[in-house]
Amino acid sequence: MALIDARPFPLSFEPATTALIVIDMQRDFIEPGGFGAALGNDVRPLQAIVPTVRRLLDGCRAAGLAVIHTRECHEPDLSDCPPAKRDRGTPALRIGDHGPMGRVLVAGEPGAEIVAELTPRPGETVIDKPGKGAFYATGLAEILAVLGARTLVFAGVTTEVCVQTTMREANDRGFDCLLAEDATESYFPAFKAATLEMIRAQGAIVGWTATTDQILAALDA
Ligand code: TIU
Repeated sequence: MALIDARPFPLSFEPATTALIVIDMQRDFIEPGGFGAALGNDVRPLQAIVPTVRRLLDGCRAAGLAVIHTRECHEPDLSDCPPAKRDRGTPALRIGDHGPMGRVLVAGEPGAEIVAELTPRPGETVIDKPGKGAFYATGLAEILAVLGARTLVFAGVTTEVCVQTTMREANDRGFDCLLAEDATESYFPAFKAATLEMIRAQGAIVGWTATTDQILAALDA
């Protein structure tokens, strides 16, 4: 067993039964002209974590952890996009509209791709998901069962939307969940801070948090 110096208390884990899940590090959330920007957000804080996510990814790859990437995107005919999702609010571009990176949040379009620095490697799993949580309407649960995973390390964007939703889904399914504090980001600093706090409050009610350095130190040990 290895030990991560995590909050609110150390997390023991077995590297062989631990997977890294990198949530939605897509151009549509991280680059100008995508879905995140269309919702009115400044995407620069999300761009800033890409090198840290890369460092975590490379450390987990070197340690032999299973790596799973997710992408929030929809079928070209939008058959898996609820109208309530597409029609909500007054974004500059709606899901399926044509933008500078192709059709917004549509599978196969440039904007739906993971940013170049974090491109999945052969053997890594990529899950396309229509919702915020990565378990909803995907094969993630079955994939984790085949891997024999018990502990999940999370990174990606955005902290309080797709990352938190997926962590909560995973926690309810019996996984020990840890969020890499500096390898996740929100468009709203206060929401990120609140999410980190609420995850680890009440004796890790949803899970643990730790820095990328703390996670990599445990994998090196
Ligand atoms: N991936 C993800 O978090 N999807 C979002 O729509 N996030 C927002 O913060 N909008």
